[in-house]
Amino acid sequence: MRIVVLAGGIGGARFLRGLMSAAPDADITVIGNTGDDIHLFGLKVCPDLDTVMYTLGGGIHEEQGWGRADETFTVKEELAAYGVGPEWFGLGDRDFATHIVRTQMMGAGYPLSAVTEALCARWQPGVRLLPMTDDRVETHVLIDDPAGEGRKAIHFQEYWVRLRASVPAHAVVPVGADQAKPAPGVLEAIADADVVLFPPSNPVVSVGTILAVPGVREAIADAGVPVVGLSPIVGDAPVRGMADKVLAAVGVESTAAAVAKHYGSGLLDGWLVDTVDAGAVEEVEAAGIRCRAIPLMMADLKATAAMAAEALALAEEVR
Ligand code: GDP
Ligand code: FO1
Ligand code: CA
Repeated sequence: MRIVVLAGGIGGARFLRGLMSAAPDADITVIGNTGDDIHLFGLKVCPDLDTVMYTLGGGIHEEQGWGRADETFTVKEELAAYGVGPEWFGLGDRDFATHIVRTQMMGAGYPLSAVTEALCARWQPGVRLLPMTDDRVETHVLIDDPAGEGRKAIHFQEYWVRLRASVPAHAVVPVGADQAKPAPGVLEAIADADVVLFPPSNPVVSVGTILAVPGVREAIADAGVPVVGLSPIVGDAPVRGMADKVLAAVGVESTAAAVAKHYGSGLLDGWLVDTVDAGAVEEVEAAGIRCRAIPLMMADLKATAAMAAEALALAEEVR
């Protein structure tokens, strides 16, 4: 079975571990969000691609969910001693090596997709990991200008990591997405898929950004295969992180049903909500999306594999 997964970082990566356990023989292509990417110290950093690569490759900092295990921060400390920031973004020494290799290869002319493949040759994630695009896309967030009147756009990482989404987001803009082309293999993987899954990733800045690349949404609809998602919202709040802040920016309530309706029945055939949100099933089904309530907490591999198995079962039901 060929499965395509549109993934952000932590939610996507942890779900993929469960999916690989539930469907060990499946051929899995991951289309990764690159809207979180940022250039720091002259290096290109791809947080969501790296989170998937390190998680599936066994190099992730398990508790933190991002960055490398057994990390040290000597380079960051030395940069800070020169007064060179940003000090709010924690790039570790091991992680730095990844960004150096990536930036060096890109400087030599290799596209991000080829670089990602080269990095994965080391990590062997067991899936085909494709960036959504080889073109530069950076998500920016529109906030009230703290310096006075009006509003200003800041990089998503500054909003998320420095500000911890503590101020209202008026808009979320994947800058460059409208001009971006899907990376080689993306449209082909979707066209050849037997099922498309949306893991419990951020609907706005992860899955939403991937869907903002022209051609991706259309390819999913044209594939004519079941599209099933799992809610990142449980009990009217994100399980982790601040997805509610960016959902508000696009006028979507932080409920499992509202997220399903945001994707819409034109895109989504099936939706899994947590058992605490069983009351939402009727509303989602009334919107034309088949819905089931099951435990959706990725507490361990067994629980996550059960979620993935339910997603594949729901796909068969709507096929
Ligand atoms: P990010 O790029 O690191 O923010 O990761 P993703 O976009 O892939 O996923 C983030 C989302 O995962 C958040 O909105 C969380 O609510 C969701 N999430 C994290 N852990 C769980 C879990 O155990 N269960 C569910 N249902 N959602 C989760
Ligand atoms: N998240 C943080 O909250 N603080 C950090 O200092 C931080 C550093 C970092 C470095 C590399 C990387 O790949 C990810 C990193 N993240 C950090 C995670 C991160 O950028 C965000 O959680 C995601 O982009 C949101 O999806
Ligand atoms: Ca992300």
